[in-house]
Amino acid sequence: MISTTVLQYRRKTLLSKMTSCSAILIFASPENIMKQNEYHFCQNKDFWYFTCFDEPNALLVLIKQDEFNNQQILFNKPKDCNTEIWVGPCLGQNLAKIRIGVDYALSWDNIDKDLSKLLNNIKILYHAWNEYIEADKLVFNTLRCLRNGVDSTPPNTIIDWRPLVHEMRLFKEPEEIKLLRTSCKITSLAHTRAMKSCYPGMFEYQLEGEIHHEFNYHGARQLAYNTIIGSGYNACILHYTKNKDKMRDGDLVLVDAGCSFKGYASDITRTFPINGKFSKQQREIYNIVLTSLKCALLMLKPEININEVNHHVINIMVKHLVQLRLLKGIPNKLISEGAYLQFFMHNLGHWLGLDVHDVGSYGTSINNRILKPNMVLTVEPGLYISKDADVPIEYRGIGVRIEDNIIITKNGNECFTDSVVKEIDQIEFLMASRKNLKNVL
Ligand SMILES: [Mn+2]
Repeated sequence: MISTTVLQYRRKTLLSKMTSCSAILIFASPENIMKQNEYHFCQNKDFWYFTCFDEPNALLVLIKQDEFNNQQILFNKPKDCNTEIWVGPCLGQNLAKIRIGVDYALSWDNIDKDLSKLLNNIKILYHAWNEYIEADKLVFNTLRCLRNGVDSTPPNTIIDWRPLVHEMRLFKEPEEIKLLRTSCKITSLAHTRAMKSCYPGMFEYQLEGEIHHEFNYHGARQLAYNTIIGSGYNACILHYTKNKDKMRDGDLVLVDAGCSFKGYASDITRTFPINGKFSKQQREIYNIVLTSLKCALLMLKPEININEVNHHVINIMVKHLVQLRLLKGIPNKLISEGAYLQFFMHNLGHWLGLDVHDVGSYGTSINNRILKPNMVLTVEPGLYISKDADVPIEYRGIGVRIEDNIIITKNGNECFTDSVVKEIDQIEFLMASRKNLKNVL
């Protein structure tokens, strides 16, 4: 778990980026209630980053008078014995102050009055509009109160804090690297389990169950995103999550699944043959994707940008697709015309952290972000040959993606997801060891 010292350090860093005489408001997620049943509560990731506090109806306020004077205040729900009988204990003000390490913890019940007092005479207010209606309403009302008050002055400028905070979240600290590593480890175990338990005739949702069992077993009870189990040409539907079909002998299955462990996401994809043996055409396509991935992993290091790597990957893919006669023409021309886009139509990767598509700017297409140590990202080349593609029939419907999670280090990168195999020989070897396969067949 992230320590109180780290939380304090993060809030101090944020304070150092704020101007004098300013305040920042970071809201927790509101409660999700439908007909008296609570949905699973998912904390706002920015709020979590600064508090590791998992209750709804809360607000973190940081006030900076000048370089030397600042205050850290948390609003949270007061303890209430009646509610606690139903939903269990809440932290309350006394414990929250200690555990989160703020200067004051105030009751959420008096937030209207107390927030006005805190923001009086503040010049600049940092607020993220349009996250929650209730939060926006509270800010509007507070500003109106201050404007209408006899003895009060509202802030005159409102700034969105998201660029500041998201830039911080892009660079991972040692404590969160540890959690990301564990998250990736659990997801790797789940993918290995999936390979070991897959057989023809099994349903996609049954394979999904194997994955989710492994997540839960290791204490990762949330998914980072909805699990994708795409067998046959379902693999070509990029966000296929129906996972309802029977898996056929001779097809591949694409498994894209990741757990969230103590808030930190992992995001692995593996593609393997349902019966444990790649066909000639599956092997050919798989090898192009694997070669692309390996090449990207060699290139990703500080001072390079993802666009450059992406460009290199596209070169490799097109060269091989021409060799297989799946694309016809001169490679450079095929690239400039975007002919490969029918087979590879998504980005090479994305940031990874508290969110699966984590926050942080990628720069612009011209001014692409330069990689630096402690950035964590996915690398996920893929080839998807639609069942209607103008290619020999034995290639149609083959979809392959291989996705690893890496951290940029001082001299290169470290792969967090190496322990789940991706070489063809290793996959076939692992799947040959499936137990009791004859019984289930
Ligand atoms: Mn991904």
